[in-house]
Amino acid sequence: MQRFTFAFLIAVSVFAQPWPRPKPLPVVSGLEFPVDIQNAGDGSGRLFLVEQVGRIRVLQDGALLPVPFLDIRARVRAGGERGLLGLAFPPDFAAKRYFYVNYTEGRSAPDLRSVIARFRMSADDPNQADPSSEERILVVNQPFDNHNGGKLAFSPRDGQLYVGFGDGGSAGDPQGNGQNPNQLLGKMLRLDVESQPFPEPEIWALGLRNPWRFSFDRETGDLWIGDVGQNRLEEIDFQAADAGPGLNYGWSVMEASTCYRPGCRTDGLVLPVFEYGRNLGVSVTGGNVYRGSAYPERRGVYFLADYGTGRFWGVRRQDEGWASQELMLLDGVNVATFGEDENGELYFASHQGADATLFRIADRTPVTRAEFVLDPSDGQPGVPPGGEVYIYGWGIALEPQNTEVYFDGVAAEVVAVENQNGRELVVVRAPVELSDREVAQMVLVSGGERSAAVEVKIVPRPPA
Ligand SMILES: [Ca+2]
Repeated sequence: MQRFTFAFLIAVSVFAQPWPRPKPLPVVSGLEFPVDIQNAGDGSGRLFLVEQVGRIRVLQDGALLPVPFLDIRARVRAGGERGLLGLAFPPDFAAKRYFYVNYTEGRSAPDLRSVIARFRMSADDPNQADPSSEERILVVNQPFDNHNGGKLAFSPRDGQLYVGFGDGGSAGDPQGNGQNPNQLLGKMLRLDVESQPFPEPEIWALGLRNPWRFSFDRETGDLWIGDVGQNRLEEIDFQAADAGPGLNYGWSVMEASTCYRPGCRTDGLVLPVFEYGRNLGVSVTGGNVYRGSAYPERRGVYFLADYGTGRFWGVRRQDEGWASQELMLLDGVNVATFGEDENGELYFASHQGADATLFRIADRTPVTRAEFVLDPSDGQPGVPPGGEVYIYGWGIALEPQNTEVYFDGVAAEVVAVENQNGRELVVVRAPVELSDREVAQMVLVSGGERSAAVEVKIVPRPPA
């Protein structure tokens, strides 16, 4: 029997849609109030899921490890906007073997403090930190229980640790912290934590109310901040990578693009690049710029969501300005945080109780990128007509009965659809009609959504 190889299959999908069409794919459930999603940048492929109650869990090969990476529930004051709120791995974590967290301790304010601390890894287990290794970097008193910010991130530009602090809380910034250059609250701080001894924290940006999730664009170093509004507007603030310190985002003189103090002076204040009103949401959750490879059409799009309404938006540069688009509505899902894996694929977590879910942001349009095909019978490239073809992709529902694959319009029998480490594997039987062609167009339909056609080269297997 003549055999055929489907080889060198490099599919670059071209999409007509100007904006992503995201679809949430549940990855794992059983999390307790997740508030941060991080990767260690160490090539391990792990995701570290921060639970507000004071634990960090490890997701490895699609499964939650039963033993937490770190459990400091006994020293964390959690509840409301308090808790273990942020995690950051330094550049070259694999060699340094330590990381940073941000949590609240004490009781209710004014006996409440934000702690930024360093923890070391245990000596012999890469999935265990040593809870007794805590070194405190910075402790800041919190005058009220809310607006604790809590996110940490290393800048890809300068390698320093950035820390977002809210204005101290209550409502309307009663202490005037946002604009007070002598207060660390209401600021973005920069900490040169990799130097010894640690220098004093630097106020990097002013005028923040409660930066609930900020991030750096891993490719450009630009800084994106979601800042929660008071009464009217939720905002996204932006700082280009080459901007220096001292930008003032306005709070509590301004709320987003409007005066919060009547008749305010707005000279020198930086306006948001995106805002939305209370008709669309109640509390912004800032996300990340997509820099992954699964969905080329969404590269450079910044994702955000509203915690209360489950609305998602995209924001991106357009000419000299900014463009935005509502992308998805997940009614009833409290989006607490976004995060990215080592490949730049984006995730978000719901914040619902003791059985919260981590989602990967897939796409309603399935993407296929079969990279190679093996004949399972002998492990060699190439399959006979009727033999099994393995197709890898993203955004494909795990439902063989709702999956169709066509080669030049000829349907192939779908054998199985399963998830393998965050992407989907579709197994079909090669239709015999491929035998007289050099190239075929492959299209995959999943749940009624068609992928772009990808070109499949069909190369007869050389004689043995
Ligand atoms: Ca502002």
